[in-house]
Amino acid sequence: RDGAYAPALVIGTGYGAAVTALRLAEAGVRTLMLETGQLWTRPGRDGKVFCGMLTPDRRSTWFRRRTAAPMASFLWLDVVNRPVEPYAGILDRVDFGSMAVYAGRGVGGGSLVNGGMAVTPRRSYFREVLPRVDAEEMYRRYFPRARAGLRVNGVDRGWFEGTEWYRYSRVAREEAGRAGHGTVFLDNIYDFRYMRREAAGKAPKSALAGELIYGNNHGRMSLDRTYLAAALGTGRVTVAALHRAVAIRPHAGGYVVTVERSDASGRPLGTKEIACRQLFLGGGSLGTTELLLRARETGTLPRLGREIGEGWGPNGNVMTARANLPHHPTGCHQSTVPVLGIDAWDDPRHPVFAEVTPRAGGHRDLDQPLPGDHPQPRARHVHLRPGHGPDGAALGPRAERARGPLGAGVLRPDEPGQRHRLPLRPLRPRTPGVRRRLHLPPARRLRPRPGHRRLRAGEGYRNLYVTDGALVPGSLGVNPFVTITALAERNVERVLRQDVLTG
Ligand code: FAE
Repeated sequence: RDGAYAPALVIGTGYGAAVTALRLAEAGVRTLMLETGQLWTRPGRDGKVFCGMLTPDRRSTWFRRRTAAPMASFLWLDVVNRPVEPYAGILDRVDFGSMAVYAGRGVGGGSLVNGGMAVTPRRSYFREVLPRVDAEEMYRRYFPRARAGLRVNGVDRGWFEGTEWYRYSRVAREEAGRAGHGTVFLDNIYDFRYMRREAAGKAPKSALAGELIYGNNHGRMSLDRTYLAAALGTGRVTVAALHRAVAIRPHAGGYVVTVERSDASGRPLGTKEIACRQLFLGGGSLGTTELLLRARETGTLPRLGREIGEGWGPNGNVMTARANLPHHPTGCHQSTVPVLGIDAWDDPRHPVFAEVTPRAGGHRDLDQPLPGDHPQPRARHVHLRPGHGPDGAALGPRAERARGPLGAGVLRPDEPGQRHRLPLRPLRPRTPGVRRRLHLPPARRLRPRPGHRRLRAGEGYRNLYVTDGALVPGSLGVNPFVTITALAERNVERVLRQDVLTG
């Protein structure tokens, strides 16, 4: 066992984690970041760091034998996925039986793989979802700060109207208009000036060459090029990739985190213990919730609140597709970066905000994916699940270890909560045997978590903070990363003022 100390330790390198590390470092605090995934800087044999969506290889997928792309089927046929070698690839899908969760793996977290849509929620809905957060302050101060830090930009409207690359969006706009719905332009973190150079043949193609969910080789302003680059630029931040935090325990007014190291093929390289004074959890909704549940249920942080793990559920994004008629083609040239949303948010019966996204592979003229954000069902409770995950066993011991000691499906969503009002397939009912073995409390009624910044002293754990999407209680009605970034900006400012800089 190797040991180390860092004044501030941040688990994860996604949005919440990156904001936190940058602001801590700017305030003079030496900060160590741990990341399960790889640092994506080294080109593969094809000279590219990332593989494309249509020709995925092992770089695409986190420890599976076959890629597991979202929206991969056409007419129920799996036409997009390909066999791959198990490897620490960039996109993970964690399966929970009736529910699957996608997550980015690598330095930059979800920013490496997501659609880049940078949407600020409606103020009225934000107030509803996070009633204890001062909305006025968020919209005046932290949302603008987050957008600037993320380098959010918008497509040039004139170029949009003329380019073949957004014909699919214009077709959807027309169809939405016929159905009585308006559309709005969506900002993104993809650099649209770069995209125009791609279209003009003046720069290597990325968004215009089918790159997105397995990373963009050019044009994407992911966190490693924005917040994390700035954090590293301070000289006070260190990032340890292929380091997975597996346990937390209190120690000398701070914490000790147990960390498992491996190489990119999943071969274990040993275990470390890292001590810190302040610990920030930024492992994403799954990663952070798992660490907290594990700490509470194994007794290393027994006073953590019972509400941890309650109200956990999807972020509101539902994938659906519209069948298109052959006389109204959406075009074979489609930019992977979505720029238009169908805004039916005020519809009294079916409020929805649907993004117009391109078709990832083949048959492009015939259907058109429209992921939409709705109010969503949430689990009453998620709980630890002993044994290996559903797909883990087939991977062999090395890949299994890389997935973590409890396997792929470590968290298991329970029954849907009371807010279930969409015609969705219900989540699988809980397994009573598992619940009994782990002595978990009975599921409570659904209650939104308040979104505060630290696991309060009243609960017995000072210097321990949640800084990521795990703070967001369910659906925001729009894509979440701008809100996660803005909340992290707000929270770290308060933590610095109240806890860190005062000693
Ligand atoms: P996240 O970005 O998930 O980062 C967590 C990081 O922590 C990851 O790199 C993990 O590997 C790492 N980690 C986890 N556990 C551990 C551990 N135990 N030890 C060490 N490291 C750990 O967290 N959102 C939008 O707003 N617009 C979009 O267009 C959009 N499209 C999406 C498309 C896809 C395919 C996916 C998967 C997500 C999309 N999202 C989108 C969601 C967005 O990426 C997500 O909400 C944020 O990335 C969550 O940010 P966090 O800071 O919570």
